[in-house]
Amino acid sequence: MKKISYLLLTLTCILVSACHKKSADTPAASQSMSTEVASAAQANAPATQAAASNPEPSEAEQELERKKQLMAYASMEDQYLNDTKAQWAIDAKASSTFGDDQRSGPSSTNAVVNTKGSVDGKTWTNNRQDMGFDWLELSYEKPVSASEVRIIFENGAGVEAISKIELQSTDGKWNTVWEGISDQKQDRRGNRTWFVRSFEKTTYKAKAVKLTLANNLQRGYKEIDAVQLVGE
Ligand SMILES: [Ca+2]
Repeated sequence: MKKISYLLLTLTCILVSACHKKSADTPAASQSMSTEVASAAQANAPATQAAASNPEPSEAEQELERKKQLMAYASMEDQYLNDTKAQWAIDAKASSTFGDDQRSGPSSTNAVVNTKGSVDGKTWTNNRQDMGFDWLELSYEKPVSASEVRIIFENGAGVEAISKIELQSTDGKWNTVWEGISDQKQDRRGNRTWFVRSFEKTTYKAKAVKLTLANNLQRGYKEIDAVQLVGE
């Protein structure tokens, strides 16, 4: 009887020990699994956070963004239009005008005189879509030490074709203030695209501006509404 009790006790001890061992193993395994899950979650976290902070904009948000862009254009244009250092041309001539090759000549709709004065929706249109160069020359009432020229294109027609800007000093000499490949595209926020080039204030007084258009750089007719000379 005593022997049986001893055997039972021994068996119980073995079982308890086994159980204990198993229970000691379990947390480790589960901990290891939890670590894996945690690191997987961590790896996914940036994507989840990015998705949360950058969701697809709603229709209302898109509309608000569009209105902000239109407002920025309105402010930009208002600043240019009311610039007290800017002058509008008092006279203009061009290398070609749409309709030159027609018997009746160009219509007033495309005439170069349309570039005189402030922006008004009336434009000069050149006569060649993709061939050679055209130029537009504008004169101003008050000669100034110039620092900027602003050319207003109707719907961006020709803004990519501008290749040179020259200023004429009061002694009649022409000086190039900018020459190159235009990096500007049509400004889709408004009906007009302002091509603006700033440069170091001229030491001479400028009385006229000459723009050159490389017609092949933006195929199609070029339409300029007005040109500002900025300086003092
Ligand atoms: Ca005009």
